[in-house]
Amino acid sequence: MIEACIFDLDGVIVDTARYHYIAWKNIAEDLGFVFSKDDNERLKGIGRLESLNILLQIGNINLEEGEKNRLATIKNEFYLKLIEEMKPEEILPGVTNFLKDLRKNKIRIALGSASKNAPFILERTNLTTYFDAIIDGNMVSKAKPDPEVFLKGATQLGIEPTKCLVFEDAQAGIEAAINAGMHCIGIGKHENLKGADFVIPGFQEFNYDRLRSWYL
Ligand code: B16
Ligand code: MG
Repeated sequence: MIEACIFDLDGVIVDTARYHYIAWKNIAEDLGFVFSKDDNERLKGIGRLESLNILLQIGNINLEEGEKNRLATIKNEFYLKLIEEMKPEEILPGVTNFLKDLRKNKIRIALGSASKNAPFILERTNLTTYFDAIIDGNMVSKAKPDPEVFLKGATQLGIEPTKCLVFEDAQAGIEAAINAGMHCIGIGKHENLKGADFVIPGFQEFNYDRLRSWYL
């Protein structure tokens, strides 16, 4: 029986991938190469510095650590400007109702995101109070597919991993949930979410009753 739900942020609760894309594209342009939307798919669920390393690989560019940190900071400053004006209207369809439904049914709720900006985004979208625990990129040392972010969430909630259900939109996140010994539902398309127990396109047609019928 599921006692807690742990949510990824980008691609599950809000679509910040498009803002990350604009910011990374800007960095690539400054370095003199084109960064496509398809390339951006490879950065989903991956931390900031790991993302920069992939970007540099695509552009065939070698940089020393100091320069990498400088570029990651510039990217983040630009990204922060883009998300500064985020509003609750940008919450993905069905998410708020589902969170309310979970609370009504006494299911504990946590966030498990690679983003260091996660608390700011929850604040901008008025979602902070739904979460009993918030684990973000500042609190973990190992990136997904390492299970650290989800295991920390379960520990903070005081719930065993086998009773936790993760919602994820990235393959690395599905693998992190499996590595944590948790159940997981993929958000998006089957081909990008191998190993998930179930895949749903989003939360519009989803509710606690369906969750319960799947995980008796
Ligand atoms: P930041 P998630 C991830 O969020 C994004 O999917 C990924 O594209 C981004 O690089 C990462 O957060 C780090 O974000 O630069 O804000 O710390 O999907 O784990 O919620
Ligand atoms: Mg994500």
